[in-house]
Amino acid sequence: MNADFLAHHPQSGMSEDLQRHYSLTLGRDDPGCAHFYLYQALVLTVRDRLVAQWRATRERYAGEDVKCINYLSLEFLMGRSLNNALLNLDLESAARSTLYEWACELEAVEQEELDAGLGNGGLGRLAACFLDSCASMSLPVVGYGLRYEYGMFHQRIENGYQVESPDRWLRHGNPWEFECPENTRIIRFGGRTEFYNDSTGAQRVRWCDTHEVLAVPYDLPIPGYRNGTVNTLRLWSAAATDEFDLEEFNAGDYTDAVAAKNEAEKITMVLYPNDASEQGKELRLRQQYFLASASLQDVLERWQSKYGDDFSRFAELNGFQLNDTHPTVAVPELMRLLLDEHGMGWDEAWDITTRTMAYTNHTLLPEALEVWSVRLFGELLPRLLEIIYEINARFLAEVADCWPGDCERQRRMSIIQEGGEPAVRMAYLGIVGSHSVNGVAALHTELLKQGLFRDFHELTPAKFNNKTNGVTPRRWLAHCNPRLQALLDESIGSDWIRDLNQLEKLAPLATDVAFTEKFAEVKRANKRDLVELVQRECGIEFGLDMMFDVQVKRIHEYKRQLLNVMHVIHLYDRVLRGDTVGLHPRCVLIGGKAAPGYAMAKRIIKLINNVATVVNRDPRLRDWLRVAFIPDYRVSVMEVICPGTDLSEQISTAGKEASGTGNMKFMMNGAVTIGTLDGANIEIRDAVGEDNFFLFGLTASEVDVTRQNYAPAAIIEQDEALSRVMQLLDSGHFNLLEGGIFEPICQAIRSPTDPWMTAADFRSYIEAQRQADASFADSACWGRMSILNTAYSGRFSSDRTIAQYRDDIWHTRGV
Ligand code: DL6
Repeated sequence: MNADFLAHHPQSGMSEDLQRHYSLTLGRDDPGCAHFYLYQALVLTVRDRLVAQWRATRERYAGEDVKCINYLSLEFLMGRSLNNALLNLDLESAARSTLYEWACELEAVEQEELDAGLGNGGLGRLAACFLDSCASMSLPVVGYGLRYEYGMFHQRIENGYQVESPDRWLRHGNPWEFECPENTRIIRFGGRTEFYNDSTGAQRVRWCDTHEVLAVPYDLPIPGYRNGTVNTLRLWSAAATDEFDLEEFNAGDYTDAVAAKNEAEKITMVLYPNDASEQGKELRLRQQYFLASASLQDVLERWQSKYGDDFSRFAELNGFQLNDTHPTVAVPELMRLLLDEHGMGWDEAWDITTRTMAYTNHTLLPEALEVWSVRLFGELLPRLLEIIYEINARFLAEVADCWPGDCERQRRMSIIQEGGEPAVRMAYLGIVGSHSVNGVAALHTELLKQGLFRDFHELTPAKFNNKTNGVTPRRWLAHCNPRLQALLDESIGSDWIRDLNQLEKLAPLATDVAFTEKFAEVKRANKRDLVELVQRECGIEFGLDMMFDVQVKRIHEYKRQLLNVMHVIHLYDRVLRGDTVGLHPRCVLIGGKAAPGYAMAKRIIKLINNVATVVNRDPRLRDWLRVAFIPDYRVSVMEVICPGTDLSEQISTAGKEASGTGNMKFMMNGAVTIGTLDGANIEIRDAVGEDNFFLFGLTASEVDVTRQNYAPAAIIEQDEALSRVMQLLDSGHFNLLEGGIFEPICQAIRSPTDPWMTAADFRSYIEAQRQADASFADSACWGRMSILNTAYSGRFSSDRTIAQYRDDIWHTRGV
């Protein structure tokens, strides 16, 4: 079968190809049902079809004068690829019937795939959703990232504590990837700079005496949804310039030679497991530069192979989207490449840089905005530091022009932070070097403009814009919830997969008895799957009639899993006191990983687990309350959790969660949100209507005001329910013989400087929870709310988000 035929008829010949790959490519002759080899053979069969469409896509793009966007991200949280490829290529039923011949279930084979966990959470998963949308909209977008040998760590729970173990996701190889050694790039570190005169006599700078590391690309196909488009995710892997330094080897210094090789390969060894703080580690800066330099060299070389040294249209036909501050070192690196390697003058290089770069901010937490010490920068990337100084000097001159004599403002806006150890502010570098700066939800963007980036917004207001996040309806509805997909197809047709706003057609059905019954049946079946998962993972059983109340995300104080567990303690206390009026039985599920060095987050995990133990073993609670901590939360687990959830907990302190995307996945799958006015919750509530959302808590501006004389001790004293919760915590009721373990948590709740204001929101939270109980007890009411949540989730499709990036920032088009 030739590639062209396969590209157009992907369903044909599946059975023969699977057989061929099983026996010839993989060399298996036993007909026994080895799921792992069948998985591999199926991937290779699907991959052949992807490759055929990939080639056709490349040819299509090359034949058009179209702007290509390069999405630079240190994280791409892809999860599994097989199910996604089968869905997007419409190969699912062909795969199913092929495996039937082998007496195998597709689901069992899909379980063989390890999650590609190359990200921490929301930011990395957003990048993965964006790739799916770009391919589905046939946009010429290439993802650039790092091929970490070890992805996000595995989490297990021992005696209630998080224990981490490495994620060697590549241990069986990765059948989706294609190594492209011919596109290897050289990345340089260290050394020094010197002036020299070029052939025209002009003075130039040379970066010399550097250590070199190779960046070897591995390409992964990213299929669009049934449109014949396959885009590329290019992941860089670090390798030593020579397998061994032969000179050192021959000089008998074998161990030094091997050490140098390890040193080079270390760069892409492991994903940093921090999602909201940076520790200024040298290796992390190496990773960032490695990604930026390799990707930019790649794009420039592709340009040169087509246009030679004529860069006059480069900015018109190329764009770089910087996913958070992590890759903003791309700004000075592009300048370096254009100035030093391509002999351009400053003004021309700066014009190209600022016209091509665009920066997305993903957090308001100051500790997550990277700064690198000038000393470290100078040692590792001396030429880049010089360029940053020059960018800063020119920029501060502009500031001085705009606000003459305002030295304080210049100090505030300087890319180099003074006072204490001088440091490079990477976010400022991103803003100054880009033509667009966007936040990821309306509130987040407003807070950036008024707070963190206020001076920059005053200087260049037109740069700032909002792009509310979204999630792909292919993975987060069609794939993860096939029962709902079938019901939607039957009720409103199947166009919603490409145009999620079509889900609004469900709104009139929210009061249709026959439809609501079917919708409830779907939820019930999904809840059964979730019960099985929790039973398998945690050994905890619970009934389908309970309300499934779920909070899964990274464990962080600002996300307030602590407030959730305080509500659980409150329910426990109520049941034990016989105060069950208005209470509906519920099962509270919490999951997420804490950064290994984040002691308070790990203590919160321990508290959740201890509370779960105390609650679950008490027969008096049996019919009212169950609690489980789901270990090793990851993409493939969320695919089971979100379709089975009734109540989605989005309870961060207002003004702290930039957007959230889990909130969108739950909404799409018919969960009702209990949440604060934070991040995209605000837009979710606007979309679904205030009657279909359980709102509580202070607003972002109220948080700021309350903070000024916050007195949690008085709040606790005046609130009987809260006092009782604190009493249970203080008394060691949940300690399980480990004395004093939760004291730091109690102290944090009582602290007048508690940034997360847990006590302040407790009362309104439990009242909103009471409303949720009442609504859930009325199944018609809950059914309507649930259907309306799905119906109005259309605007949270990442297709909408990407259409806005395309039109407002990238100015490109589908091909
Ligand atoms: O934009 C994607 C995602 C948002 O939905 C989350 O609200 C936000 O916390 C996350 N940001 C990060 C960056 N570091 N921190 N924190 O992961 O981005």
